[in-house]
Amino acid sequence: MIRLTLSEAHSLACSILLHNGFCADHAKAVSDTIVAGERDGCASHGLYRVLGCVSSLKAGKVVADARPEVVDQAPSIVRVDAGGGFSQLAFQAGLPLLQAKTHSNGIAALAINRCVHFSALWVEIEQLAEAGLVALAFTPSHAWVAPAGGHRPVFGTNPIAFGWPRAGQHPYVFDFATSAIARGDIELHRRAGKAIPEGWGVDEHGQPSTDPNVVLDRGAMLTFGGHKGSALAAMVELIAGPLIGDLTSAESLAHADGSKASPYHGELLIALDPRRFLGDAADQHLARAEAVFESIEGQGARLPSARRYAARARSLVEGVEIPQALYHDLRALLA
Ligand code: NDP
Ligand code: PYC
Repeated sequence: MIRLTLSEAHSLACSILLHNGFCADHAKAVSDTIVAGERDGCASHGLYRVLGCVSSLKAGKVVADARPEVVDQAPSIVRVDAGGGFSQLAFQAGLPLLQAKTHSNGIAALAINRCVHFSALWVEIEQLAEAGLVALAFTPSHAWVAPAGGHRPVFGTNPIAFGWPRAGQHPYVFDFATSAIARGDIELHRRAGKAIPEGWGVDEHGQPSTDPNVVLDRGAMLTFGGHKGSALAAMVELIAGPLIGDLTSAESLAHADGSKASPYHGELLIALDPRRFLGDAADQHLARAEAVFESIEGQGARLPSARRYAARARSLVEGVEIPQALYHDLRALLA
């Protein structure tokens, strides 16, 4: 393993992105997100993703200097056209108007269109929850996941993220793929030459497989929770695809045209302002919500994101460790 401080990790990511042709704004926004992933112990959406950013550019599937355009679509709807660039800058561009509309209406949505998307959603959800809002986010990906009862890929790994503000502490955040596991995790198993657990994927005949090469290249990933994950994956396809006028995971995969480019489609975020729902009683009801968290932790169970926040606290002191092979592949992109 190679140990890096967070600042070294950030300069490594940023210099690779700049060297390969991304403009400074995208290089910074993407590096912020990737280093946050590595810092929080989310290796599947950490520094490893720099490889995909560069290969997406080399495949001509991401616009290196896209300028996001913000449109005030409706009283409660902000739209950002990412112009074929990565999603991070588009989110940053739309965030102030989303927050303003949420404060004035109680609920508002941000639809990001035409973005290349490779990142974990908690990075965005946490910003909304830290600002006192309840928030949800959804995005499709590429069609890699079979519906429950079938074995041909239809859905993306289609994550759903949720955030809830908590006074004086990190927000309650969960963020997971509707597949049994993010594809990035299976890719990391492949890189490490390791088998994957049963239940993550099937071969081309629908038979269970623990070989990441078979699942990634010929078979299909599976949804979590059988028909329930399958229905949630379909919901994400619909509300973060056709509802916002953007591509489904199948259409995104077709757009990639055989390249290994990151998915290209939209993202939907929904924010709710407890103060608009509850007025002066907001603090009292948010305090009542704490009992839910206490009753989870009080019996030894953990809250989602607890592992991540602990990893963050460690990384801020100790830095992060990445596999030597990944470090080598990253350095090669500076050649
Ligand atoms: P996991 O299956 O690891 O689940 C993630 C969520 O569940 C986290 O909030 C995690 O918290 C929580 N969690 C895990 N174990 C427990 C536990 N024992 N008790 C309570 N909570 C728990 O992640 P996935 O593989 O499904 O997804 C990983 C990431 O991949 C997500 O951030 C997602 O946004 C991203 N992704 C992005 C896609 C895209 O298109 N942009 C597509 C698919 C995935 P903690 O982190 O603290 O462990
Ligand atoms: O890990 O499934 C995944 C993924 C898809 C797009 C970004 N991450």
